[in-house]
Amino acid sequence: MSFKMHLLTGRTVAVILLVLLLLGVLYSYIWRHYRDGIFGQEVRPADGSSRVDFTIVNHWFHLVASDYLEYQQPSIVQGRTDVVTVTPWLAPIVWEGTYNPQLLDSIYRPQNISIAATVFAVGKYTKFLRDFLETAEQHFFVGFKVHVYVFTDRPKEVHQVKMAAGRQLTVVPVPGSNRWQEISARRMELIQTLIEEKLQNHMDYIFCLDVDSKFHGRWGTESLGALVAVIHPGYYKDDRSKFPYERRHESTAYVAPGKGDFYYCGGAFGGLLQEVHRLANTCRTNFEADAKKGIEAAWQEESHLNRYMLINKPTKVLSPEYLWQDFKPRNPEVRIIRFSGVIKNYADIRPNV
Ligand code: UD2
Repeated sequence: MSFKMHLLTGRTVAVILLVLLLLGVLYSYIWRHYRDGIFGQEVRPADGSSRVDFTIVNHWFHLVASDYLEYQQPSIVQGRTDVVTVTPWLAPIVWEGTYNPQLLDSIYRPQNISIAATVFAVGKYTKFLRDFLETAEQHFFVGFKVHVYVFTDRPKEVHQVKMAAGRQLTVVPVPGSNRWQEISARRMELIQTLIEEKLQNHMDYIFCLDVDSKFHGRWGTESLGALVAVIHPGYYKDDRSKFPYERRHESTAYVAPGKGDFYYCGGAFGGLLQEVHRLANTCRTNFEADAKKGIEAAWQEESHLNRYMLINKPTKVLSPEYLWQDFKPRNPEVRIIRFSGVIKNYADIRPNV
């Protein structure tokens, strides 16, 4: 074979290799986009401690309404003027009178969405379960697939509630504790583990709720969002300097004076699984980092949640209608109380003071 022929064969091989390489790059690019589009994106927790794959609910971004539903014409010049209904980062703030429940349900029902709810009843807090569970049946995502997870150290005390079709309850045994602060704070770790081990790719949304509470009104599809926070009823008219954030620099929950949007409740939050997983993982990691330094944030996981939400803005904010406190008289802008903390005697029910 002549030198020219060798050169030709060499070039041909190089061209073929180059084409194959390009095809490979093109294939992986197309596949990645196809997979993300159809199956959702991979999410890695911030600290890389555990890798979790989730299915992003793509249909959530595509709102299909029924052609047959008749409903009141919406307006952009008339509506509630006594409250603010959007955050400065353009997330809706949900108040009664700002949405149409029938329209929303008609959009979400065909999507066959499923909602997990977590509730902790450790020690004497089991006494709140009955009312919590019974009222949830009456008001919480009625007509939707709901799976309630009750975390308790006293499984025998879990009240049997008659649940509607498509709704179920699972009891998850957890150890007790002689410190209420630990019980409250440990919730983040247990929520993270529940999502990783039981929920991912089975449920779409999750809400994490305080047990010493009752539902009084609808809590439904209007509350759905990627990351959902509830404004604390005790501080929503206050200047942010009064918010009970963690103010010690040494804590990972630290919020500087002059910073803050709203003060959010530790007693109710939620969203898409991957968003709540990221929140729980971060709060738990930060809580543990603080513990190593001998610090416990002012309001345990609520402080860490507030720090998290200051940076990771919630995509939907629920007004204090979604977590009121029974000891507070209802303010006029709160037209309906949907979920409220009952009056309790801390000395009677907590394991420590
Ligand atoms: C606030 C928050 C709560 C949490 C706490 C700070 C609201 C309405 N509540 O409530 O979410 O952030 O401050 O730590 O935002 N629990 C038990 N057994 C116990 C103690 C607590 O099961 O012995 C669970 C239970 O689910 C309870 C939750 O932890 O609902 C929060 O504890 P809490 O209700 O005593 O806290 P509280 O009222 O100070």
